[in-house]
Order: sequence, then structure tokens, then C-alpha cells
Amino acid sequence: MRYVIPFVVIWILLVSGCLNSGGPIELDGVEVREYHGQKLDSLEHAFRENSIKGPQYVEADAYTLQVTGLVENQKIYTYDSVLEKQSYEKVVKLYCVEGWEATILWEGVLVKDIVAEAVPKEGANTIILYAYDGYSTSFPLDYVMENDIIMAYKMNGVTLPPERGFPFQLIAEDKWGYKWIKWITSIEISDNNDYEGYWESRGYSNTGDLDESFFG
Ligand SMILES: Nc1nc2c(c(=O)[nH]1)N[C@H]1C(S)=C(S)[C@@H](COP(=O)(O)O)O[C@H]1N2
Ligand SMILES: [Mo]
Repeated sequence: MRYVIPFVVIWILLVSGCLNSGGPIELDGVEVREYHGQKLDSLEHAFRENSIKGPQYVEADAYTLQVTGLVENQKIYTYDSVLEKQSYEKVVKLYCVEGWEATILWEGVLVKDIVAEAVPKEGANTIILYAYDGYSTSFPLDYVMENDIIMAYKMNGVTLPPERGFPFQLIAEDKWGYKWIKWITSIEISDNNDYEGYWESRGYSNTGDLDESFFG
């Protein structure tokens, strides 16, 4: 009996150790092409490069994400500090006004988690996002606070390539592709609900709702 208890303890440690290390540790680089039975498009073939200044190459080490404007706490995040947050994943289809679309599994953080940490001040009603290439777009603040809108750092299980918006692209569900800002550098909380982003100031609908015409 003297030997039985230590034996059982060692046996439990061994078995639990095996269980913990049993699952595969996913390494970056292998694209997922199916998610819960749904076919996903490939990163290579689904996209057409039509960004206003071509692909942007952002260095992760030098990168910061600023949260500014009408907030109690201005915030500056590094790339790694964003990735430490709770992550979420969802399949969402991107529709470009040029007539192509892409079904992709997106993974990232919720915009509302980031905005909540900054604590919007009274009167704030708009969120404006700016990008490395000078691009910008905006939404009613309620759109990001009342929906689970993802700021993605992975697509189909791999880190966003530079061409697709590394480090972050907004997954603006139910909105046209021009609302899906890539290479996000800062987020401004504002009371200017007339703000117009890059394409919006060139005649595209400010709501950008998919169920409405995108022009005018
Ligand atoms: N910073 C930035 N984000 C951008 C754009 C851009 O030119 N610059 N183009 C938008 C448009 S019009 C579309 S359709 C989507 C397309 O994403 P993709 O270039 O990864 O295909 O990105 C959007 N985000
Ligand atoms: Mo687009």
C-alpha cells in the first residue's frame, strides 16, 4: 500500500501531462480552406490589388496603434499588446464595389474591446479609422459597439500578408469593401458624424451598407 499512492500520483501526472501536450500546436503558414464545412477562398486567388497607393509594408516592431479623440484614456498599443487580447474568429464575405468577393475566415480582436478601454466621452458618436497609406473611413460609434466587429490579424489561419493589410484590417461586416480599411494605424473617437473617408469623400455612400447602392 505504501507504494500504491506515489504510483497513482505519478500515473495521474503522466496522464494529465500527456493530455495537455496531446493537441497539435498550430504553426503559422498553412492556410485553412474549409471551416465547419464552409469552403473558404484562397488568399492567393480571391483578391485584386486595387489599394490607393498599392501594398504597404508595415514593420511589426516599430508599429503602434493609437486610440485618440473624445476618450477618457488615450491609448497606444504595440502589435504584440493587441494580440494579447481575447481573440475571435468568424467567416465573413468581403464584397468590393468592383464586382468581386472573397469568403475568408477572419481572426482578430473586437473593436468594441479596444474602444471600451479608451472610454468614449459624452457626445462621442463616430469612429474614424486611419491607415498607413493615408486612407481613412468612419462609422457610427454604435456600429462597432453594438456588433461584434473584428479588427483582424489573421485570415484563413495565417497572419495577414502585407498586401492584405498587415498588421490589421477591419472586418466591416454588412458594409462594402471600401469600409474594410487595411494597415490601420489609428482610431479616433469623434463627435463629427459628417466625417467622410477616402472613397466616401469621392461620392461613395457614407453608410457603405451592402443592402444599399454604394454610390450617392
Ligand atoms: N488602407 C487601405 N485600406 C483599404 C483600401 C485602400 O486602398 N487602402 N481599399 C479598400 C477596398 S476598396 C477594398 S475592396 C478592400 C479590399 O481588400 P484587399 O485589398 O485585401 O482585397 O480593402 C479596402 N481597404
Ligand atoms: Mo473595393
